[in-house]
Amino acid sequence: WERCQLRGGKEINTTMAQGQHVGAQEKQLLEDLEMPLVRRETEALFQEQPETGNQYLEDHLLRSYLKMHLPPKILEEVNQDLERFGNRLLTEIKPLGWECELNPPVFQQYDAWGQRVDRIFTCSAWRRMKEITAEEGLIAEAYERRYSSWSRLYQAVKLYLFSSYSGGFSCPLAMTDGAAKVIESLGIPGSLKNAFDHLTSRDPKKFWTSGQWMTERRGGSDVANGTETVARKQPDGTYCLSGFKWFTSAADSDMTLTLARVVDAEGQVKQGSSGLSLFFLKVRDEEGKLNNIQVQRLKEKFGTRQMATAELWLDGAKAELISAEGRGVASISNMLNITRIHNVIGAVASMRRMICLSRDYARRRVAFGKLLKDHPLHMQTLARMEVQTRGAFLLLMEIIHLLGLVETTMASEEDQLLLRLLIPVAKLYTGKQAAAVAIEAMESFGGQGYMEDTGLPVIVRDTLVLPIWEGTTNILSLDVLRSLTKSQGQVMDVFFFAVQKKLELASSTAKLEPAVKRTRDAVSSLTQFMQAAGSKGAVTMELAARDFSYTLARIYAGTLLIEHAAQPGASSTDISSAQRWCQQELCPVAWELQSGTYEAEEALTDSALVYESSPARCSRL
Ligand code: UCC
Repeated sequence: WERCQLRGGKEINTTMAQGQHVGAQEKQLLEDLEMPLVRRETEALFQEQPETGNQYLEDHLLRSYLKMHLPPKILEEVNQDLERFGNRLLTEIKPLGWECELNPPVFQQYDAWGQRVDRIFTCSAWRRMKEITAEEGLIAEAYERRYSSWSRLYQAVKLYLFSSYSGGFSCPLAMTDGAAKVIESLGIPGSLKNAFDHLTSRDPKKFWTSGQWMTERRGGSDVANGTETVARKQPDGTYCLSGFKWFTSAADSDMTLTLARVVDAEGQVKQGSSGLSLFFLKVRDEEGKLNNIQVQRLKEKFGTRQMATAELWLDGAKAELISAEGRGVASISNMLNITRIHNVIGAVASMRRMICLSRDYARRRVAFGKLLKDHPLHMQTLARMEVQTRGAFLLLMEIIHLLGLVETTMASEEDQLLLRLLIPVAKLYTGKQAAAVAIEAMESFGGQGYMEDTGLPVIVRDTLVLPIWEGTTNILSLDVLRSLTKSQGQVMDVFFFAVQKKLELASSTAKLEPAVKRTRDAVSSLTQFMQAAGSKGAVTMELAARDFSYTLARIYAGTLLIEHAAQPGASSTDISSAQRWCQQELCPVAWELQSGTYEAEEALTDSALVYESSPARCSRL
């Protein structure tokens, strides 16, 4: 009788309040579970799949951030466009992204008659993504600056929404943005004007993507010592590049920026960082013929399989020198900083997407007689992921805000220093968070999460590149130290000042007091660490580099959560997020220093632990 009543009630549900409707659905789910198997109407489909709606409309934190920060006129325009874009993502872009996954690029080295052709075939969905990118102005928006410093934010939000539906197309976009940035920072020289116009075009027929060819056979981290490619000057002032690029993502791109060593009149090259210069080259000529480049093979990657990552031989590729000689690394850093920010965008987007799927699943999946969402332990797990994602999101927004200011010459010197410090901090921290959250979210689906055709493993695999690509965690930790050395510690003064200022503004909100106190305590522990570490050797700082970066990330993200929760219009969950974030160890580096982790003897113990029973026992410090 009860069941009849429920079924009969289905039509009435349309006029019910949403809460009641959801309640009835849940009741039905539970009831179906009670029915004997033979009588079920849904024998074939025993579990509803998780669905997400318009990602913009469903992202509470994103929308409240925009509302709090954007000037009303800009908010109105942007809001409309983002809602439209959110719908386009669902209806058009999501299926294309899946098609890209199912149809990875194919490499043909020889034609049927033995001619070397080196063709990379991409699927129609991938090519359509390129057009959509241009139509949506996913690069153009940042360089047109029609909303002044807010243009970067607007672009970043669109990229954030696009990222996990893009079928890997966000990777070439990162490098395209980075290349546009390098060219812009060079003052858009006449010879690069055409390339800049293509990179920032909204016309799908004109739009170009760029590669970033930096990694060679000897590795991608130690660029200064690993780069073997040489550049020979030609009578017309151009250069011919010869060498082997080991990872070239988006090898189907139209152009690239790459490093090489200029051969001098004596036929010699300078080794090390100061021997490297930056070059621009077009990958193909007007007829589509490769620019004296041979494709050795496509890489067999764990994830990001939608995109053609290749090994390339440059065999006299015609290129233009675009940096001062020997300033290659410093010049390409402008690109690296942008691609690292894109890495952060990808990390937060991936966390958000996995949580959305996971939370939807939790209201459709019954276990032990009730929906997953009604199991407190399950909700605790999801809530922990949510807090991590919120902290990462605000860190991203802060960086984008600073970048917007720098690009519109509205940034102070302090803003610039803070941006320099926060980019590697955010890249390394969010990459790790995303990997952890993606795996945790996958687990929240039980065995289904591990099934290839749910699409969940694809997201997880694509997420796991984030801590690796564009500088690993340790390399980025060393880059954090580089920013300290280069600024003679000023980045830390700016960091402390920014944190204190934000905390002061929030200190009148009583509910945030415990979080503010914990953050202040962490700041004072960090100050003590800095003083103590200053009197120790370089080994201490190197051993502390990773924990130090984590400390900066945790303190700064905590401060941002507190700042957000103290704004008028903040919700009670904003307050809980700040409190929960700040309950974790905010200053691991101080604790580890006290424990002696960074002493030279500990480094020897590390080595002994790792190499026990191995022929290579000792490590050199
Ligand atoms: O390998 C890769 C792909 C692997 C995965 C493939 C999967 C593909 C799927 C993709 C799907 C999405 S990607 C490439 C990864 N490699 C990197 O990201 C590079 C990592 N290494 C570094 O970041 C290093 O720390 C280097 C290259 C920057 C170190 O070079 P140097 O020459 O030893 O460093 P220096 O001498 O400290 O810096 C040279 C100059 C300095 O400027 P000046 O001379 O004015 O003092 C630095 O301040 O460059 C400046 N500089 C920077 N400036 C260095 N880094 C930066 C920075 N981040 N921002 C501003």
